Amino acid sequence: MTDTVSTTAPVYTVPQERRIVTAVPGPRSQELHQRRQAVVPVGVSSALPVYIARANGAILVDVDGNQFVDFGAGIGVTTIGHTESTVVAAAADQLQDVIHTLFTITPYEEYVRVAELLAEHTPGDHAKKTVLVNSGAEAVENGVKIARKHTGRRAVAVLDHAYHGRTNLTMAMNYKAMPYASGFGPLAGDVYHAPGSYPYRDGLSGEEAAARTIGYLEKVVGASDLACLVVEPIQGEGGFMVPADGFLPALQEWCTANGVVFIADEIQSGMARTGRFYASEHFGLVPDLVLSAKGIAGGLPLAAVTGRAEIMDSAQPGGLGGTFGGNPVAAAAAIAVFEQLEKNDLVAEGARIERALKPALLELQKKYDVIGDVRGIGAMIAIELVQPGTGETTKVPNPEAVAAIIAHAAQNGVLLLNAGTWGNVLRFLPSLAVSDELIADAVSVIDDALASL
Ligand code: PLZ
Repeated sequence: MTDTVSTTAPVYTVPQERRIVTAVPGPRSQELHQRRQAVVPVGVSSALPVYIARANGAILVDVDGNQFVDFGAGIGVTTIGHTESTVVAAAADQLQDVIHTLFTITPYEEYVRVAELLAEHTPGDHAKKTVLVNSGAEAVENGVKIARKHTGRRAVAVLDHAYHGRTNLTMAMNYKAMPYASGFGPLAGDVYHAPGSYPYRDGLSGEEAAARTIGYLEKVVGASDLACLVVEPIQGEGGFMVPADGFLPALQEWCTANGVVFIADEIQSGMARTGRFYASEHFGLVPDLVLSAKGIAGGLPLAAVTGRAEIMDSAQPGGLGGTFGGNPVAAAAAIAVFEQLEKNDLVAEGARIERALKPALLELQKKYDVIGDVRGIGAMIAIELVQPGTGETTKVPNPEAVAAIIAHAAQNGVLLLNAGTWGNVLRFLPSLAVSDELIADAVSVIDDALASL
């Protein structure tokens, strides 16, 4: 028995249970939704228009008093739980001391500490440096800037089914035009989409898939013009595909041999999401640059590019920055997140969640032939739904079934998100605070939804 497990069992301010007391959405949510229609553009949509008043641990409470078990965590952001008490305390303290100076005018310790923690926790024991920014997309932008400066090359490569953000450059790096880029062009040039590894659909070994990717890069781009290859070790929006064994290491090896900066976009897969600090560790990767965001600050906006010191230092003084990047309050929250992850061995919770969730989903797969694939690692698990009878053959995507399950779950107090190029993937990315009981409870709701399809 180690003292790390039991010393700080979390105390929740909201009972960790689902509870539906009105129609979903309830009257207050409907009222707020009316107000919103007048002042928020339709381009900003909401997956579930229930308006949230409180959140704690793995539970969201809406303005009508309904409680939802949150299997989205704000798309993988509140990884250590909603309103985690040490994060709240650290941010509150920091609000009293200093809220903003701008690190590029007068610096402060919290920024430096986050950079130290990232140097320690990202893969590899080489010298590392970090620039802090505000969002995942901004981290991707900066990673590309730095890689271009370091290599003196222009081209950027990504993989099919990738998602990297909503800014002009990152729009061009996404696989799906709709809804992310449609009509928003002209898009940035010199971005190349190479085939990736999608074992359920391509049936390729890691070696075969890597040969195909590398062949594409050599023929279509040419290594000598390629600044960087940006990969999500486990694709997020694309549908939680775990690449075939050996695929990613072969890409990294090729990048190293050809002077191409290998960038791991760990914005969704990092920060203890998969039972390791970074998903790269599952594949033995030591990326040149690692991008962090989402879970890093417990819900406050913060993102980072961490990389080999000599690559990071290729940007000229004054070449990197931004008004809010590495904000003291967000940085203080991030320090608390790292402390929590280390102190209570929260990183191991990802494996617990996988053990509770994956076998239950595999059982459902035996019962329902619309479940074509069950995949993922840690607290990043998904099922891919196909049209009945096509699971062994054409695997025709079934986004209607995903939408029906999500709707049924919402009515019953379980918040689920879709994913996937065809919208036919149901993803589970709960906070690490979700209990085995809540997982079993949610699975029973999904079972009911599948039965009534
Ligand atoms: N890279 C791998 O998952 C964000 C998008 C939410 P930002 N994914 C959620 C939405 O609808 O906008 C993401 C990601 C990966 C980059 C990003 C971008 O991160 O913080 O949303 O800019």
